[in-house]
Amino acid sequence: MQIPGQVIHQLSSARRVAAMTGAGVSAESGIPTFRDAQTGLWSKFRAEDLATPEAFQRDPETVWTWYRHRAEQAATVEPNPGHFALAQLEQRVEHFTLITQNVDGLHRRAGSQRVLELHGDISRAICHITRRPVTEKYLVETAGSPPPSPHHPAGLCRPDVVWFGEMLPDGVLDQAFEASQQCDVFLSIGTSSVVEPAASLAVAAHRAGAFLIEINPGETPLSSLADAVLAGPSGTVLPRLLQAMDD
Ligand code: BJW
Repeated sequence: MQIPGQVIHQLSSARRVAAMTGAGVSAESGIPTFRDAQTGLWSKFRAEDLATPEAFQRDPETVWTWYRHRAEQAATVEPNPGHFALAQLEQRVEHFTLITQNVDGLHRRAGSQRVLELHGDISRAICHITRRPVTEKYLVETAGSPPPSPHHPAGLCRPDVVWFGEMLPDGVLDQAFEASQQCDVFLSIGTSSVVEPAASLAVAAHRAGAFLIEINPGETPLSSLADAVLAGPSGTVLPRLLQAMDD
């Protein structure tokens, strides 16, 4: 794929860049997305049964087991060229903010430094009542009932992720909006752009005058708003983008 000259010019001259990533960025590492028709998690499981506080109240064992399985999977896969390209881009831009909806920790493992995790981190756990962090020694059990929380007599350990109907972590969303509204270029990469409030960040950036670039093999509700759409897998497009900036 040819990278348009305008995209290279905008990125090369930008002082402030914000990049938002979603599950598509980790697809080439072997982690399933949520909404892809054949392979997405929500094509096999119902979000209401697994990714809501109500599901955890009803059936903590099933929810805990599913998340521990996914946490193990995330720990065993490797970052892909898309993750590494974003870590390199951070080194080239004066002010770079990586905003991710992903909970797999792959951006940090690829070397990204400034990462705002909107939806938490699947490798961690918190008390389901107090929301205080639980140390790793409680997480040796990989399946079955969630361990009791050390912080509350009636509490259970739950994954430190954001479920539907829950607020995003304190302060993180504010920082993400600030970076989006101040940036010269906003990249939206590997996300279906349907989950709020994350999806609103690109719109806020666009309204504030940022040049909006989408990288995704499929079309999304954001595509028509974007100034440039690079249609392809991020593990191929992002390294090419960096290469084009060098040429
Ligand atoms: C590739 C590729 C390759 C493939 N390269 N690309 C306003 C309007 C309507 C509803 C709401 C609203 N405000 C709030 C809501 C409710 C709700 C919501 O957004 N619902 C909509 C779905 C309708 N939001 C919330 O509840 C949020 N909380 C909140 O707003 O609190 C305040 C509040 C509370 C109550 C009432 C009102 C306000 C919380 C959202 C939490 C989302 N949690 C999850 C699970 C996290 C834990 C876990 O991992 O299990 O987060 S859901 C899931 O979706 C996960 C993801 O982070 C998130 C986004 O998915 P993503 O990353 O976009 O993945 P996909 O699969 O959708 O897309 C993948 C894309 O990649 C595709 O486009 C592919 O084409 C592409 N792709 N291969 C590049 N190789």
